[in-house]
Amino acid sequence: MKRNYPPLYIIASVLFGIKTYILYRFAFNISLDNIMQEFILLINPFVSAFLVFAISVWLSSKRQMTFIRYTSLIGTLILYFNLVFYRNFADFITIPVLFQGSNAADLGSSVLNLMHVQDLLFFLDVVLIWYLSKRQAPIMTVSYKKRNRVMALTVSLLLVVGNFILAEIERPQLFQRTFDREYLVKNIGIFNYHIYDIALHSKTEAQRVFADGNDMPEIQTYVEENINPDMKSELFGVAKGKNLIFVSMESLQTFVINNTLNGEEVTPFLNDLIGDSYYFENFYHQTAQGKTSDSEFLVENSLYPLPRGAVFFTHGQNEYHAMPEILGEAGYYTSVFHANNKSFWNRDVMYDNIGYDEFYDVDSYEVTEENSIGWGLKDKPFFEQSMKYLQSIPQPFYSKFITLTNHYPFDLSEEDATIEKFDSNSKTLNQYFQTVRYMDESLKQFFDELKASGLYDNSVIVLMGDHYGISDFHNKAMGMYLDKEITPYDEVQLQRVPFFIHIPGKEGKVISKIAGQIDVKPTLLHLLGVDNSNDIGFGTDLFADDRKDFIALRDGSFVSNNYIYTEEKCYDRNTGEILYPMEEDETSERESSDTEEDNLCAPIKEKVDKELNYSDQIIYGDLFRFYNFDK
Ligand code: GP9
Ligand code: MN
Repeated sequence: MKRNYPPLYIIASVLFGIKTYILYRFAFNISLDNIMQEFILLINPFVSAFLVFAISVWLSSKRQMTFIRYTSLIGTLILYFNLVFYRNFADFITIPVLFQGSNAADLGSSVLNLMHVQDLLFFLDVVLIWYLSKRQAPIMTVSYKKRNRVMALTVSLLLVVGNFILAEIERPQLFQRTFDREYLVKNIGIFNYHIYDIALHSKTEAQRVFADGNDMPEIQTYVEENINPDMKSELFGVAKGKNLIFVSMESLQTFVINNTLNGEEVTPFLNDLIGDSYYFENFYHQTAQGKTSDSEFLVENSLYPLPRGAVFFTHGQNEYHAMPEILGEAGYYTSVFHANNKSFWNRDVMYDNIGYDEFYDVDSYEVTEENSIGWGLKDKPFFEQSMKYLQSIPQPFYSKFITLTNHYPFDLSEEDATIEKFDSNSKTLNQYFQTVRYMDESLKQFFDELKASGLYDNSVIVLMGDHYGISDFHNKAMGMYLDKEITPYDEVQLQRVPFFIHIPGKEGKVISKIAGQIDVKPTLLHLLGVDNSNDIGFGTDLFADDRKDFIALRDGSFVSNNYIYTEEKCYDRNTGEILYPMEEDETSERESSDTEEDNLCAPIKEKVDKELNYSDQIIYGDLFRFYNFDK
């Protein structure tokens, strides 16, 4: 019988390629700057699909069908997991994050929100392939001649090599500089990206095994010369012996502070609080994929979280010298209040490791259907129920509260909403204002409870936004709210989160200098009068006069006094104007193309990379094993 249609592996490759391409173009927010990028993005889905499906030609007739069937199913599931993940994080899965199975299980309401009925269409080709490979197996199965097998293999390898060469031309050093997952995915495809990611992760594991203390002196010298942990301010010790209450405000960004919606203040309580706190208006979060846990990591250690994965998970067993341990030694009782499962973000392991005395997790709270929404216990009952514990623990204490209601997808019931929704194409942003307002009210209530309990006058109260709540995915809606087009410069500025330090008896002050989560640890320790001059960390006391001149964001972007650098462009921090590279027509006017020397951001960028790298080295190598903090 003569076949007059292509072999099944080709049909499967083409269908799978088309599907992947549709996903790239319409689900992932992949930016394409030129024809070459568009071309690479178009071919790579077919290249990877062909590479895998073509393996089938080497299999016996019977196995061929099974192989193609399962490849199509598993490949589709991998794509689909990425899609669901992307809808939440606007990022691609990495292996360390994937292994956070307990997190995935806990995502609960979010996951349901991230899956849509139409997604079933995504599995259409799988159904077709199953049908053809099962019902039509006799006519689909081919016993290939050796010549054809070798041909299929050669073609698939040539395609891969061709793809990689194009990618290398488009993005030199793509593999060395893995600063951006999106670049990898758009250049080599999502499957090759996953293989690459697995290889990288194995390397990370190996790094720890082979690390020794030899790298520590260089890092120590860098810290002494550039960070100067000794540098203290006149506020050193002003809050000696006081309790420290730290509130991590879920997904709260600075753009809502002192801002309105339909003429109404979004955060009336926090706006008032500025009046009697130190309020840092240019304070940036520096988190990456580990979200809340990354912000905790920054605060406790003054080290950067990792560029990929959540350091709480991947390196939760490392040796650290964190705030709970240091304050514990200074006589503080240390605890965390957070009404979520203790294993989320591996917190139980990490908290124990960094020296917390007690973790009041979900089991410490009475959680009912009525007092929960979205991720769990609502913030108001959370604070209310926490009070009895807070009043019973020994003083002085360091207590961290992590709120939850203002979390994606920002759901809130009618009766809890006290401000209208925003009206835009983004349901996420529309709802955000309501949960932000709810959190603001819960904080007011908490302050009132602290006053009533008598703890207020004896405590430093610190409030910090943990990370962004509204990702770039919602730029259009954000642009509507802020009444401007969101550029990469604005994207960086939107990474500002509120940071308040309330010290009893101290007057308020708005502080404009650039600051970040990396600075929290030395700043708070100094206020409490705890000496940390032997510490190794990358932040400075925010009240000291002098500080290094940049705030590094975890993706390698940075903010300095004069510049903002992101996506390989250097902007004027005050005006948002691009300083480097110049627009083509401007350079031709000057009749010279701009050179690296014109890039005013370059020298700072070098320092940023160096510092991020030192921090990563400490974590990957678990280098504090070799450092004595007590000397
Ligand atoms: C989970 C809460 C939220 O316990 O901290 O986590 P996030 O998704 O923001 O990292
Ligand atoms: Mn968070």
